[in-house]
Amino acid sequence: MRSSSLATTGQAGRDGATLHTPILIEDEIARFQTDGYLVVRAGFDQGEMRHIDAWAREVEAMPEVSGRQWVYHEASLIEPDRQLIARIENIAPFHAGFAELSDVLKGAVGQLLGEEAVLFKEKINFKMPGGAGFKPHQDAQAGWDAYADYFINVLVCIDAATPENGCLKVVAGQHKRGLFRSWEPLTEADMQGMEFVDCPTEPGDLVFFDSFAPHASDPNMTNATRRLYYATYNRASAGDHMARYYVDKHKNYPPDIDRQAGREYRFRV
Ligand SMILES: O=C(O)CCC(=O)C(=O)O
Repeated sequence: MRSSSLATTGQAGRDGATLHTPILIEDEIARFQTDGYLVVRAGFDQGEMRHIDAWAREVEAMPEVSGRQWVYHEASLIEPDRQLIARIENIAPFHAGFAELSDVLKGAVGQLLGEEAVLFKEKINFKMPGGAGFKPHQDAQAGWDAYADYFINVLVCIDAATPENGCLKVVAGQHKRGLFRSWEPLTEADMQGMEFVDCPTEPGDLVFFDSFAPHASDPNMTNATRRLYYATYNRASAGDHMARYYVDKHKNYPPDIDRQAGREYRFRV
């Protein structure tokens, strides 16, 4: 747990709660505004991470059923005949632990947004051995401007993320340039002058980054899975768009269980 007296709210003891509510200090809020991202070490302690780790294993083991959590697979880059879980989305409605996690993160995101935060989407990126990386992009490039003008992601590190297993890579200050273009990742020309740096994380670390912050990651060519949970929020004054987002996404990029044979689905950003 962080040493600042502002770093916890003391809500850990509330009825039925497993997780405390992380709170940011002023210096962290200022750094987020300057860089477009903020790393908070040990945002959750080891006891809390034991729960989050167990919840992620439960989600992975949940049966894949249409109308429940959304599971996406990918072919391993190490053994191409092997199918891996790439990510699971839309978890909180079907898992009380992740409902609690996405709820306790709202406090700190609200501090960064300057008003109450509303959950937009959430997922676990599993990046199993042989799991692919992500091209440099801004999350806003995935058509999010159809719902609100600004979002903040929180990454919760479940497994240690390293340069070798494809940790997040970030670049400071470039969020101020706004949206480059929708539905395409960043080009070489866009990235002139951008310096992407590895952002290794340990279980319990949090990374806040906004929807214009360029980021990327490499494949996982190690023999261990690297799970990162991401929850994304927008300002309450911009509305609650989660249900519409998932209805729209289902039309173009449904979970694997709902895919039509013979139709091609292309991941764009
Ligand atoms: O989990 C990662 O490696 C990066 C994820 C990412 O960039 C994304 O989901 O947009």
